[in-house]
Amino acid sequence: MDTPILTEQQGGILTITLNRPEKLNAMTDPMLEELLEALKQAERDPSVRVVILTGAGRGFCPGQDLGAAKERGSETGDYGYGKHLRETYNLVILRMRRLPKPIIGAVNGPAAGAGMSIALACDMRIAAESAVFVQAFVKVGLVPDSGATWLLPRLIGQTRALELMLTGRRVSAQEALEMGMIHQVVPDDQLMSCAQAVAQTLAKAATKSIGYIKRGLEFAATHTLEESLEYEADLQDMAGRTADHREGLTAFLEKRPPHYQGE
Ligand code: T3D
Repeated sequence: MDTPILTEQQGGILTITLNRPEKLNAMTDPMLEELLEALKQAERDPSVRVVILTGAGRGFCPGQDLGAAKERGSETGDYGYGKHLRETYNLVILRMRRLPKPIIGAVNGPAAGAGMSIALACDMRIAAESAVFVQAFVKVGLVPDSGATWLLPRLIGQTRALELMLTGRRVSAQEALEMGMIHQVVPDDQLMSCAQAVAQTLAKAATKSIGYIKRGLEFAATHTLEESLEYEADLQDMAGRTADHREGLTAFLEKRPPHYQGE
């Protein structure tokens, strides 16, 4: 059987590819386990400075494999979704959001259900023109999960998020861009080169600083201004102690480009 998650590192860029193209990369348990492991490895390995997440074939990810879900509950009629979410998707989403390195979602095709949540959990989203985003849950009598209720309204606002969740309609990449759901739309055949170009820029950046930026935004999303000011001061203390900050200061004063080592 083909491996459901492919990883390839070039320089500081780790590309993780969801690899079940015959099902548009619908998620199975082995895929979720391997994706979680790849994210853990990306966190542990200091040579990884940026992650690109994409899908093999014509799909990004249409969420949970509905055949596998049906099998899980076929005898009892209890699909055990809550337990399954807590043990799989929730861990993946938290790991993505807490990864102290940027994740670029290169959305090459349909991103639906929990697959759309995974795209939303990336730090940047670049989509191919033919990609579509679908809050598919309602179409199968479920509710948005894997962080969709938290992530989507923050990106596009409550009004639009609710409409997409209630209707489950397909949103084109262009409309997603106009809504502020994604950062960029590019011709299909330029998706990976565009994602690589963005990744190369981020791979040369001050990686620790990027990690702290992610933490600061995540914290601020659920805290008051006063608490966020305090947290920013803590993060700035930590950023100020990094070698990359020293290099940034020196480079500025010497009027030369900085050479960040991610330390
Ligand atoms: O388990 C838990 O813990 C609960 C968690 C739930 C999280 C969820 O993600 S629930 C939501 C699950 N996802 C969906 O309901 C989406 C279902 N798929 C679609 O709506 C459409 O396939 C797409 C909009 C994604 C793409 O449409 P289109 O027209 O481009 O492709 P297609 O022809 O519908 O699909 C192509 C193939 O992929 C097809 O297989 P076939 O007929 O060629 O053998 C289709 O059945 C398969 N496929 C697509 N999505 C899934 C899937 N197979 C299994 N599970 C899927 N989710």
